[in-house]
Amino acid sequence: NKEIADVLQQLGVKDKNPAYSTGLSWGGQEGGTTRSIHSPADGNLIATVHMATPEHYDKVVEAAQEAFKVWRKVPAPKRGEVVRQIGNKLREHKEALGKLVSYEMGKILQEGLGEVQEMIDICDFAVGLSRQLHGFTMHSERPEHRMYEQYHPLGVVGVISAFNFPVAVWSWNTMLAAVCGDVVIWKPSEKTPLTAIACQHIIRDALAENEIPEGVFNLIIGDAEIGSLMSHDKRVALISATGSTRMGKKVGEAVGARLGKSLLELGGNNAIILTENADLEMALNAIVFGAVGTCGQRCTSTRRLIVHESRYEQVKERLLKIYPNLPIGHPLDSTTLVGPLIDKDAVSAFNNALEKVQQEGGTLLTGGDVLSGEGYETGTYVKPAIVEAENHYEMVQEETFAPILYLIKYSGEVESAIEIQNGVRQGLSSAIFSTNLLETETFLGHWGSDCGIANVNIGTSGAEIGGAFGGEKETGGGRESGSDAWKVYMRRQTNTINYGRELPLAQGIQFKV
Ligand code: UN1
Repeated sequence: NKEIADVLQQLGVKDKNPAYSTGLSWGGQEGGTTRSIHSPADGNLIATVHMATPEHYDKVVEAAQEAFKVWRKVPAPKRGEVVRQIGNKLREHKEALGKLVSYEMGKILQEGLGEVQEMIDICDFAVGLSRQLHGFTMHSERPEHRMYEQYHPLGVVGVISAFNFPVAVWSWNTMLAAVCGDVVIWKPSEKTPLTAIACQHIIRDALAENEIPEGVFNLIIGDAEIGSLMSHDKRVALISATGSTRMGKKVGEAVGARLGKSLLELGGNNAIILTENADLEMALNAIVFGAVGTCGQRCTSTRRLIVHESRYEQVKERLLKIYPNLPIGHPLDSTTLVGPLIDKDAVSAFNNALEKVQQEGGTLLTGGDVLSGEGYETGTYVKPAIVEAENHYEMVQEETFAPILYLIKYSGEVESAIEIQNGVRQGLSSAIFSTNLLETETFLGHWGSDCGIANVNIGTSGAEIGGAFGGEKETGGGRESGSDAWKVYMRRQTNTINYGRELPLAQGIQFKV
């Protein structure tokens, strides 16, 4: 495929992806095993990568530690300047990188481009932030004393990212960590290493142009063993991990046992509440984008639709007209709205969930087939499904990373819908469609949605980078991206300075030797 060959060439991704000549800041040199990366879109081999061994990992950590000694001394606004240049390079390569994201991961090109835009946006955000790493000053209770706080870099930060947002989530973490003065070791999903390699090339150029060691941004391509090494490694001050709750528990336990810091962004089980007072036309697009966008593989995907009984039949009828006509196909085809699932395991999870939920009493209303025939030879294309279900079903309580929308009916006031919405173990994103202020404010009140993200007349997915991103309960409690999420990448220090000639003690304590 000429188009993809051009993209790989532009982004410097080669077959076998050999180590850089420095051989330090790059996991996956010769000597380890290899992994072949096939596109979920057409099954073609894109490239083969070398997987890192524990020895490679050690070298990467050492390179990162060395680079930290240099990077922490670069003033924060100057670190921001390097990030600004990275953002500009991402602008230059937006089209190519967006295509590679789409081809390697399977999301449609619009979403691939959107993902690169998120990277550019966080770079801009981080540049501004590099002059705003503010701490407070406080008034001391002691005379001729001054108190203030400073934020200092943490050191080495580990970023473990997932296949579904192969580059954006890494960039949220890394660009903030970089302006904070940290150095980053990135372990991308082993399912999507090529977009990571492309990013490393882009960054490497920016660093070289500024005579900054490459060890500021490190890449290690490896499996769960490398992830486990990172989590247990005292040299890694913070682990930011995105993925399943199962993975997050392991990481959280390992990091917690050594009293390290962790930032966990795990599974969601996101719902849209559609009340009697919803604008249905507006809601429909949000529901479908949320449920089938990225083929249901976003942490923020809409998994449950909780509809007031008075609107239930109408909503069901409208969705059943839309779903069978959704264009499913190659993600780079501009008419496609639904691309493939990442791999056959994901297809099995989709099938299993549908089977189990029907055993529990759910009714499959549409979809659920695995497509075959021309254009669908990979066996990774599925028809998005809608299932009438009840919230307590075991499968409804689970996050299945696939396009299954559970339709749930509620009666009575909005409080009943909120109770259903909150009645799951996860707490990432939530939304309400209503034009009634009393309902929407109830949803946003402290007795309302228990999620990290709560939207009004907007779907559950597609958050902007400016807000803090993350969720509660089994979602892990971490916050990354905008707002003051940067603080987790720094250590806070309180300073009290005495500029007098006496030594009064706080709390009025008298103590004289
Ligand atoms: C994720 O699925 O891990 O809010 C991230 C969204 C995107 C990010 C999703 N901006 O849907």
